[in-house]
Amino acid sequence: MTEPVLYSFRRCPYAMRARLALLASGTRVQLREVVLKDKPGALLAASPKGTVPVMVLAGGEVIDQSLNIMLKVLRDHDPLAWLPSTEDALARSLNLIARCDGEFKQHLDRYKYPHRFNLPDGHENRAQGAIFLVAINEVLCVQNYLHGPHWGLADAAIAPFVRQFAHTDADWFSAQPWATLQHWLQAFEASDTFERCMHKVAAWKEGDAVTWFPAG
Ligand SMILES: N[C@@H](CCC(=O)N[C@@H](CS)C(=O)NCC(=O)O)C(=O)O
Repeated sequence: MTEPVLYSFRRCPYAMRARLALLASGTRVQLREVVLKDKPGALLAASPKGTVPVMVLAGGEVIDQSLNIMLKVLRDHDPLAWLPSTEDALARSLNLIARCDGEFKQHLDRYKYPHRFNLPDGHENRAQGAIFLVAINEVLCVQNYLHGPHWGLADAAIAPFVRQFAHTDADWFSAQPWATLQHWLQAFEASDTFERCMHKVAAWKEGDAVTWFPAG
């Protein structure tokens, strides 16, 4: 088959951003839903580090970083113009995504699972993570989307992580004075793209019939 394989996990924010880019680029893949506690041998053979998402192209090339999957499929086909159109704009988007994947993600993990880090609670990390949220709320106050006038790479790469943060304590999140960010997140979660991205599939095992993504 010429369609790439995507090893994915439905609720993983990194895998979500990859699937969002697949939808935007119109790329069809053979979707292999992974159980993180029981990773298939074929995934580990392709990428021994054992994280998802992992994309295996028809020629055997393996792309094992979510952002690189987004960039690869969008560089091949970008009908919705998700890729920034200038080098400067691309650098700004990549910088914002790096802040998300770096410091913000660290605080998100500690806020969500303080006991895993021997913390009494996640309040300090919630406050630290909020610094990034304030920054992106400010961006969204001067332009409609992180990408610019329409939804694009930075929005799709960052929204799944903001969503996790928001859902950790939904009452706290909705009480914050970030109306623009809250609206941006709600619109994402209500979108057809989000629904298609979150389509439920059974866990994959060797020998299963192909599950296509997008479905149908
Ligand atoms: N830098 C990687 C991070 C991917 C990652 O950490 N994914 C998590 C799931 S959200 C994972 O696979 N963790 C391995 C595990 O839990 O065993 C990327 O951008 O793709």
